[in-house]
Parts: sequence; C-alpha cells; structure tokens
Amino acid sequence: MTDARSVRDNTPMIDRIHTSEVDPDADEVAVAGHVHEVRDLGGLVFLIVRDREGLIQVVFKEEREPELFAAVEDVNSEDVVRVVGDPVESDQAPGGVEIAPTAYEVIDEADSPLPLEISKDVDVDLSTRLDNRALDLRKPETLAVFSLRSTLMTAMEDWFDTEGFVDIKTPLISKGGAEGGAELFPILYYDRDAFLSQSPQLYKQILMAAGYEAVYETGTAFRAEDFATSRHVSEIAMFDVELAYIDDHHDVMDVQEESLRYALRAVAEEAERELELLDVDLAVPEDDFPRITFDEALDLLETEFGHFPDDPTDLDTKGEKLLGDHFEAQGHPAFFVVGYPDEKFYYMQDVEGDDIASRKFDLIYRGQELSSGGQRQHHVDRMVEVMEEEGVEQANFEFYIEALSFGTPPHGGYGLGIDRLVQQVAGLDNIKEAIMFPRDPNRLEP
Ligand code: AMO
Repeated sequence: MTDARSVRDNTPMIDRIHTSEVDPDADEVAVAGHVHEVRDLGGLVFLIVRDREGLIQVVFKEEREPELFAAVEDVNSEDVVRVVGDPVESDQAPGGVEIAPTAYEVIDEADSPLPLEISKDVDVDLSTRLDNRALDLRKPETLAVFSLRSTLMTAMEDWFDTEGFVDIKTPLISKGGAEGGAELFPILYYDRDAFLSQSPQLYKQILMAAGYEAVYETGTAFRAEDFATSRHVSEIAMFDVELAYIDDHHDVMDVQEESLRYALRAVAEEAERELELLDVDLAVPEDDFPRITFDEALDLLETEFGHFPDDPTDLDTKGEKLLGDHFEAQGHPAFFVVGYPDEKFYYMQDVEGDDIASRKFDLIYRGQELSSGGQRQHHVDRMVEVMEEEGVEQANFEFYIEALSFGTPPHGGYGLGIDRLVQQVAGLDNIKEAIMFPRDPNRLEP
C-alpha cells in the first residue's frame, strides 16, 4: 500500500528489532523509531532512525528505489517511522551497518519547528531543557542517564533481595515528620491537616521492633526546604535501609559499602554504552571505604585546607568537596564520616566508651553527601529523654514511641538519596538532570 509519504509492507510491528540488533548478515529487518536526522544530498537521502537502544542509518537512493525516495522527501525530524529493508555493512554508518529500504512508513508526524534540538549538540541552559523536558528526554545522552539509573537501582535492589532484606512500602501521607518541622509540605487530608512524608524513618524502625529484621524501600521523600543549589530538590527518590541485631553502626556501614560496590560494578559492566555516551570513566571503589570520625574530618579540613565550616556540628558543601578531593586523590571515591554531634533523637548518642558524639554517619561519594544513617536508640526511655532535651513535640510520635516500647532489638539503617547517587555516577552538574521530571521551589511542571 502506498500514500504520498509511505510505501508499506505487511510485516507485523511486533517483528521489529532494535537498531542495536541489526545484523549485516540478516536478509531483511524491520526497525522503528524517531527520525533523529535527515541528510539530503540530492538523489541520496540519509535517514538516521533513533530508538531506545541507539541509531541506524537508512540510505534512500533515487535511482535504486524512486517510489521510496519520493516518499521520504517530506520527512521531518522526530517523525515516528518504520523501515523494512536489507542490512548492509558500511564503514561510514554509525554502528558499521546501514539499511537499504524496501518499505518505509510515517507512523506519526512531528510538528515543526522543534522547540529544542534533539540531534545537534547545541548548548542550552538547564532551565530551557527542563521547560522542554518531554523533548529533552529524547536526547540519547538524557536517555543514557535514565537507562544507567535503571541498571544501578535494579542492581541495588538485587543485592538486598539476595541478602534477604524485605522490600517494604511505607506511607507517603503522615501526621508529622522525623526530620524537622520546617521542611514539611502541608496537605489537606479530608478535614485535617497532614503532611507529605519526609522519610520512612519512623516506619522502618517500627518494622525492626516488629521483628522484620532487615528491610529496604525504594521510595519518595518530600522536603519543603527553600533552596537553590545543584544538589537539592523538593521531591527526592530515596533508598531506605534498616537492619536489626547489629553490634553497632559499623554493621550498617558494611551493608552500605557492599551494596554500593555491587551496584557500581553492575553499572561498569552493564552500562558501558551509557557511560561512553556520558563520557564517564566510572571508578568502582574496590578498596575498603575509609571511615573517619567527625573530629578527624574537622581536623583534616583545618590543618590541610585551612577550612572551618560555619556550623561546627556539620560539614558544609565546601568541606565535603575538599575531603572528597583529598580521599579521591588517594584512590577512595567514597568514605564515611562517623559521629556527628547534636544529632536527631532517633540516633544513638553519647554511648559510654565511644570516642564519638553519636553513632550517626554520612557517606560522601565524589565529594557529595549521598546518605545519612547510623545506629538507632532502641531504648525508648533514653530516646524520650533526648526528645525532651531537643524540644521535640512528643505528641506527633506517640505511635512510634509506643511501637518501640514493646521490645526492640538493636538496629540501624540509612537513607540514600538516589538522585544524588545518579548525579554523581553519571557525572552531572545538577541533580535535576538525574530526575525525569524534577520538582524544586519554582518548578511544578512538566
Ligand atoms: P537525610 O535527611 O540526611 O536523612 O536524607 C538522606 C539523604 O537523602 C538525600 N537528600 C536529598 N536529596 C536531594 N534533595 C534534598 N532536598 C535532599 N534531602 C536529603 C541526601 C541525604 O544524604 N531518616 C534519615 C536517614 C536515616 O538515618 O536512615 C534521613 O532522611 O542524599
């Protein structure tokens, strides 16, 4: 069947293969995708078709197939097309193979002009890219970020599944938050005030009290901070972990270290094409991650770099970056800082015999905080004392305090910012590039 823009055949759509699977020795193949690029050389049209797995060149010759040639002349960038034809080896074609078409069909036409270039490497600022995210997501480099992200998180979950952790889901609508009142998004819940969840913290601990022993959640957390940085967003993809019957926070760090190494190895092995597209030379941290105390971190910053963080109870962005460079130069892209002072009520603090203020740690990867975690206070009486010292409104936590009061094993865990992890692994300047449809104080769509 033929119309002005198509010369069809009857190959079923289901038989189409990906561009990466086109074998030069095959008799006939069908591919489908968006038109990435058209080069019209007069009597010769090169059509580059793009699907999820890559690009393939289709060569239309007026002399060889006049009917097809006439059909392709009106093609526009980003039209969705299907091509059937014979694969031919070609040194000039991307991937070393091209297709000589026998059928060609425009399945859906794209409007033009496009508000954003897909195929050309034009420098566009991030805000324009995100305004036109639906098109920006089509770029092979953007797609590579999300394909890499999928490989990374599938491997991460694999590790926890294999180690016997239970995959959990905790509520996203809550009465209060564990991470601080100012960062909560209020919502109207029927006739009551409620909030979007900041963290599964309380629930994963309740599950430890309930005897679930080891859990993980790939979830979402909401933070209403008013920030304008390259590492904060309002809606975060969070990977939460909690395990019981531990001796101390080192058992938790061991889990984090091994699972992260496993997931990064998977990316290095399975996402080679994506890493190449993103121009990333991924170093998998094979050696033990250094574990330094908070005091040692401050000392190092002062003596090596003359840097004094403004808040003496935390490391600032610059401090993390300086320490990150310091350890990276020694072959350690990842390290832990252990024992932050003045920590939240749920962390174990001021343990007799400890040389650290709390059993709270942060993981720094490539100079940026990726996760926070530690051993928890499983003795409710002590936790309630700390809540009082810290002026925490206990009424919001009654269900949690009660749940932990019926016998709770020693436990600990951490929350890993998935978007930050992807940002660091893919070498992206801004966390929003690692999120399909990011949310920040100024962005609610697309
Ligand atoms: P914390 O508040 O440190 O700890 O969050 C854990 C990790 O989540 C990421 N993160 C963010 N990423 C992007 N934008 C934000 N606004 C943002 N806020 C946090 C960071 C951070 O390290 N309940 C504890 C975890 C625990 O102890 O298990 C918690 O939520 O990568």
